[in-house]
Amino acid sequence: MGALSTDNLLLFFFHFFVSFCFYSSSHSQQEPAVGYGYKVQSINVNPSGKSLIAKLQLIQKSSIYGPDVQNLYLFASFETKDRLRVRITDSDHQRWEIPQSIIPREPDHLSHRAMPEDNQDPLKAYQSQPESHVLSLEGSDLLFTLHATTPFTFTITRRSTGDILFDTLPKIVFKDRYLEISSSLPAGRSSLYGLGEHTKKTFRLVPNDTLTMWNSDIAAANTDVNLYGSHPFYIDVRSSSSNITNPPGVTHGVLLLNSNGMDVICGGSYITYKVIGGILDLYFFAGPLPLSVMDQYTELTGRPAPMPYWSFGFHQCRYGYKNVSDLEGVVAGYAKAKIPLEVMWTDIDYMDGYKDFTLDPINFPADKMKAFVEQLHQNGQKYVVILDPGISVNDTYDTFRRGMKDGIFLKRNGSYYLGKVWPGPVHFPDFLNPAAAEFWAREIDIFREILPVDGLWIDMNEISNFITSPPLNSLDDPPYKINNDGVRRPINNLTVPASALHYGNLSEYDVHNLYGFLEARATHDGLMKSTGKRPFVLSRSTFVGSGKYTAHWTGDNAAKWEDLGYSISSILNSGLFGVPMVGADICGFGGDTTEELCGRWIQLGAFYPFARDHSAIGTNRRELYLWDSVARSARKALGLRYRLLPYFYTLMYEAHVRGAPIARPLFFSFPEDVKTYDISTQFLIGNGVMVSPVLNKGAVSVDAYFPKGKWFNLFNHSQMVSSDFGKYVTLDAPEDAINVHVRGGNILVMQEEAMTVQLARQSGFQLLVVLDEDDNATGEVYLDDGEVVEMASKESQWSLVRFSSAIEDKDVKVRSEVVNGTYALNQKLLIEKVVVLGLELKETPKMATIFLNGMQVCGNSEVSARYQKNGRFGVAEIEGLSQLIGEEFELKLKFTN
Ligand code: MIG
Repeated sequence: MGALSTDNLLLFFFHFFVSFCFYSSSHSQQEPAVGYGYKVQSINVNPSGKSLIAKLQLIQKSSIYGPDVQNLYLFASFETKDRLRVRITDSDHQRWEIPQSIIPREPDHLSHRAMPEDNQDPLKAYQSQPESHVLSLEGSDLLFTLHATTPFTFTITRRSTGDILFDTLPKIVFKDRYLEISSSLPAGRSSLYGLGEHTKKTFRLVPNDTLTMWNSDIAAANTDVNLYGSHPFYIDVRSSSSNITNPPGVTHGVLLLNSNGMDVICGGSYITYKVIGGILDLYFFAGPLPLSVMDQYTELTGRPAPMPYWSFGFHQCRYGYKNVSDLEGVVAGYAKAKIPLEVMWTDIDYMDGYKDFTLDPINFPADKMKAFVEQLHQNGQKYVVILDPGISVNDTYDTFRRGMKDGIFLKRNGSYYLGKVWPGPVHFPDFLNPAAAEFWAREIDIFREILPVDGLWIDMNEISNFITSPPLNSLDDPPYKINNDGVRRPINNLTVPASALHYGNLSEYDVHNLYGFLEARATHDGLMKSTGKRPFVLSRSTFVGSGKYTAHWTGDNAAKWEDLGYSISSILNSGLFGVPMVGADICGFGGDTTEELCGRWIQLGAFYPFARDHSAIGTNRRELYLWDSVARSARKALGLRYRLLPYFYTLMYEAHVRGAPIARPLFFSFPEDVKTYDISTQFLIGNGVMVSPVLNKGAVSVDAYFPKGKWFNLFNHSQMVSSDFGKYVTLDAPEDAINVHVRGGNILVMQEEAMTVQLARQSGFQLLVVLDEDDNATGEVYLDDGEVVEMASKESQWSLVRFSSAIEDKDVKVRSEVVNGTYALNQKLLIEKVVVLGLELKETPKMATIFLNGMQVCGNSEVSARYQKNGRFGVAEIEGLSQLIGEEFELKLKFTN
């Protein structure tokens, strides 16, 4: 991101000029005339055949939303075999695009300045009348077709099936502050997910919905309005049809890489983007599986950051903790109730006058706070505090003084912009300025000298502002009104005005949606520098690629049954957006919770990737030990979560290397099962653990959908469902029970439950082998010390071990393959128990002999095996093992009748 080029400067004055035309006029939201669009003037195909550049010319002017851009370039290119990019921009002026330094992507050879790859001037290259052109790439399932019709259109087709994935309508609008592009979609055959951040009643997007993206501090309890983050990305799961014969579930992804405000209209048979700036930069991800789309998407936008192992423990927070003894009481309350507590949090209450990096001298004085945090650390627990971006304007406040000296605050109209948040008047660090990130890192480090916090929670970074400043120029009042807050509120509403100026003369108008991303990056880097360890950051505001730096919580939900249900769609969406470490405020944030709701919420929340209980000031308290029934539910549900910690952590590894969400919709594992497409009330953890929570008041049963296969209750190993087809089953769900099932085909690596992650990690390992209908199962475990900065790096010790199981000659075999054994060997980590579920033996065996690596295990050893029939299937348990995880092994169980 450099200083402004001449072109940008021109554009800036141009913005200003537009204001005279539009400022006082009434703003119509009418559509530009049909037939409006561009025609192809010339096409230049790169000799590689991998990319082309087309020059487009405006056909017909329209008067609304400002003057038209006359000439456009369209660049289409295969960036990888699974990723096709179509970028449309002004050919005569440089426009705002997300800088490479924010989201690194293909080099600038596609920039309008550079010559095409073969070094020819695209204008000269094409002589005759342009014709339609198809781009293809060997090994790629995508095709790009440029139709040289008037107006022009383009299509993206799946080569193997002929399915048309994206098919633009002959109406592309390209103005300085208004871009519009539409694609038709095969209604009824296309299931869309994503396009956030919004609270939605269903995970699958419904037709005739406008999805607005403009980061705002609007409580998540409000459905269908733009919330804290912007992710113009969707996946499209296609069912089959008479002429598309592939099995249902073939999936692709589409990203519009654009940081400006926008409305996306999902029409059912079409999708329309209405964007108020930037360029049309579309990426198509080939899939064909939902998981492969996630891999391809995060390859471009950034792999999710590894989270520290401890962050998978349970977190307790509240807005309104009164003082250090209040915090101590909560920690003691958890210990007494024997409910695991890993991380204690404090909201803005700890600060002195709500000033970042300060401590309230009366209620949270430094000496007591330091002792408190030391005690937590001695208990093996962690501590996290909140930070808000606004820095109090106060000459006696060191952080403010240093910020002024560094000159890192956001400006407007020639001076630092004055906003208002909790501390009163504030300036906002301009995280586009590299010096602001340095300032932030230094403040974090200075603060950590006083109080060694383990992680940071960054709130209000949309940016939230308690005032709406009066407009200054046309940027504050663009011609097209996005549907901000569901009522087309001005984009400046309770945020920093669009006319504020960032480093490099970038306007808030363009970079607004990037603020939370940039603050998360600065916080991540600052913490890492200060601790030398893997950072834990929790951010409310996010953008495309934020997962590379931060975890996310879904914001201010309400302590209502509806919100309990919505939380599933919200966490699944965050997974799609490449932010897999996500959770909703357990027991509900706003309003008073109830014992029953809180109990059901911890049952569900214990299986969020990020599990934190949080609540608003002035509401009733909701720590889990406050009600006996909630405490019982918490012990049960969190007990299972802690036993599953190695599984969660391995999923974190899979998220980090392949972008796989930790919490996944059912169709991720069962794309061919169309009944899963509509499910918003259950979800998977990883591939084969399914959570089916109670979401209704008074309910003591759940109607849960079970895709085909053998499913076992993970609490008691009882068989619940076995079917060749998916089916609904009514499950018992008494007050203290949550239904969690594991599917045949999976091997889960588990440990014992404990009050802290540290203690759980010291317990023996157990393999839970769940055989599928063909008597097979696989699984893997990733392990390291849990806080080394990078996962699976050359410099550190780590372990990755794959397990497989099968029945061969009637013997059960469990094998391991050690990809890297160093960490597990050094720590002497042992598998002590193997449990095999789903055995189908004709007769109950009398005896079982155990062989390890071909050698029979002697009768006088500790090792013993047990077989038991549990319904239709048998369970075998082998106990007393001491098999090193870091060493390859083959375990054989021979039954004799
Ligand atoms: O204006 O810091 O979403 O989690 O407790 C409210 C106080 C500011 C909003 C966050 C919420 C937090 C609260 N914050």
